[in-house]
Amino acid sequence: MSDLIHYRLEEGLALIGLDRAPVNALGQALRAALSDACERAAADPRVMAIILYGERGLFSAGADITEFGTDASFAEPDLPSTLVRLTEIHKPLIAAVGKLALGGGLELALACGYRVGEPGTRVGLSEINLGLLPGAGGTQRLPRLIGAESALNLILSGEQIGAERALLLGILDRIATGAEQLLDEARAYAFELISCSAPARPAEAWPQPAEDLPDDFLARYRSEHESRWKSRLAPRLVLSALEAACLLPLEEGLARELTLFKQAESSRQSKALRHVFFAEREAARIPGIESNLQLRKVEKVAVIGAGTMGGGIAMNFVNAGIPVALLELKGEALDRGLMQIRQNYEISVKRGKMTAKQLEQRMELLYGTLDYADLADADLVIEAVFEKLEIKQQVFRTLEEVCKPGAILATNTSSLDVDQIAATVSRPQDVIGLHFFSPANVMRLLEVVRGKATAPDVLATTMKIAKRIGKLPVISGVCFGFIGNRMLEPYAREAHRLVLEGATPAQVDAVLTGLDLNMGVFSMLDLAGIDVNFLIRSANRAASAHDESYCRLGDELYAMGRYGQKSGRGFYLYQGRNRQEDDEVVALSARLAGELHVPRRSIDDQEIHDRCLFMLINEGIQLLDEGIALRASDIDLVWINGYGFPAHLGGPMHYAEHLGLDKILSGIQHHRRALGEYGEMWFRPAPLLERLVAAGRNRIERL
Ligand code: 3H9
Repeated sequence: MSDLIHYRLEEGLALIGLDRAPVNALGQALRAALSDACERAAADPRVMAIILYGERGLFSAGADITEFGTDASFAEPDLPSTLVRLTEIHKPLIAAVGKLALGGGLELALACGYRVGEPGTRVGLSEINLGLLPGAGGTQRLPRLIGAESALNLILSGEQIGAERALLLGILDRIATGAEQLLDEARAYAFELISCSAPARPAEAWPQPAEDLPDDFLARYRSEHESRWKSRLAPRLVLSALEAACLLPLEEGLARELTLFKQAESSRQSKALRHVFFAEREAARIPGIESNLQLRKVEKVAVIGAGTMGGGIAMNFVNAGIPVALLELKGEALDRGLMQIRQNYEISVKRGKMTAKQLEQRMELLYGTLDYADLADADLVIEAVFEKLEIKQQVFRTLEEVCKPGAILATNTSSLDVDQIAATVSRPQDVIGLHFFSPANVMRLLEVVRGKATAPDVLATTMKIAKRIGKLPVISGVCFGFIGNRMLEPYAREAHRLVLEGATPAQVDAVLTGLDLNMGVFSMLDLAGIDVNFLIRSANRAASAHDESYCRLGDELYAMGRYGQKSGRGFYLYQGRNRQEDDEVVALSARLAGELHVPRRSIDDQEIHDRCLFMLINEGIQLLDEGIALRASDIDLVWINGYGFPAHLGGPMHYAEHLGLDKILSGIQHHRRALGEYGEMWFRPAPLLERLVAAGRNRIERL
């Protein structure tokens, strides 16, 4: 028998343990071994019941994602038929669900007649995050177990739920006293079932899954939610599968589910989302740093600056149970900052996401101070003061004096040179950049900026702690704007210029949101603040001094005090969050174009798409070539998680590969010619892009 399965017979029970590190992904070899083991148990007259469990505790994280899109995905025995076969065995099957059952892992448990969890068990059908739907019975068996509406909500959210909720819904029958007792209590459950001659499967709780739903439930659900799904395919396929569960007998429903699953699996969107899944895992790997490197201890954190950013940063650590000293210069500012944090938590309490007791526990982990001496025992200090080099350098000089040796000194700068900040202290190896995105307690992305001198253990420790606080850390080298904002620059530049040439902000934004970006450039700038953008631009004027038209519209709006949403006027007019086009901005663009001798014309959507996106992609490729980004997939993660690029397009680099690198290069060359002097100035293909195309490659990597 395969070493992926442990099989033993004990007092009339067949115990079948899945053992494929790290997460019992149900690849072909494991499916085959599992299937053999179940057949053996089914055929053995001594076996009266069968228990499936995870040999190392964890039950299963589902189908093997690496197999999708390859022949192995449905290589025999395929998962759907294996699970159908399990349901035909005339002996009770009990799933002992340790730690986790996701996707196909939960479907495996659903194919068993009975399920026991442990207190920490989490279950879910997470396929939607991969642009898929459950394809091994989940969309048919779950509605029959818990009703169509609850099943739909679980499948569409991809949410992982805890053991208690799973018990309440009827996904689990029992919860063992503890993880250690899971197998023993599953055994006891099996003996109970045998002693009362329980059937191999209990009767379905919801033989008609849509029993208590109005006839038009699914149609209404579709029309209410469809706009949020944008062009995503998977939610629509889930709905079709649920419809089948409500209308068809099980066997036909399973066949329909399989067809829909295969449609999703072969879709471009799922391919992109699978790319994102592996990109996230890859981002944690640091070339040249061994995984066994001794890390620094981080048990106490300090944050300098209790403004919105500092407060948000502090909340991340407190939420993870790590004590934080929050430092401000004035008592009033400190009180305001602490009060803001409390108010944020109060909102969570009101929304039922946290209890009042948890709120107090978190506030107890926060220690406000006005005295730098209180930072002496911090293992990690994050400065979040005003974005000005001299101010930050001054803070670092003070940190040098008060912090203990070996403390990690981090700057939360979004645009300043981390090396220049590090140069102010005698321990630059301890300095690192941590670019949190706003709101810092919500946004998952964290650019971890590795300075020239940053020590390997400082980088590795920072990556680890970032994961601990629930962030997605991506390493960037030092350059103006790091990965994300540096790419934003040419993208926003083109958007501004297109408006001078005759497009409107709304037209540009519509092209981008039409691609499913969360927001167009101009809505984003209005939200972030035209003043903030102006300040960032001002810090790097030399780079654009040769182009008089460079972001002129933004500069003029700044001069007019039109700062965006917060002042009710920016590229658009606002009433609350409602946005309207503004004729004044269109007239202003025409006037500026006249002054700058920029010819006005009608601009089509394709040109907007190509100029904004190709310039964004070109800059990303350049960043990779310079070594600022370690990999193309890291760039994708930054843009998906920090700038609203749709995950189902896989991020800008993946999207570029889909469009074809040769097409992007020829598009850039075309605009270089077509846009005259302006084209000459800015439409320069990244040398790496040229090399890749010349080599006939369509994968973005260093060459
Ligand atoms: C499905 O089931 C379809 C079916 O309905 C129908 C089929 C016909 N496959 O995340 P981690 C690897 S779709 C292959 O770093 P954590 C992962 O790449 C599937 N590999 O750890 C990593 O490898 P490496 C539905 C997988 O503790 C290592 O395991 N299931 C799979 O932070 C550790 O992972 C899902 O969507 C997999 N299924 O999180 C679950 N899962 O070390 C997806 C993990 O080489 N998985 N790996 O980088 C997860 O959500 C998280 O990985 C999990 C662990 C929560 C399990």
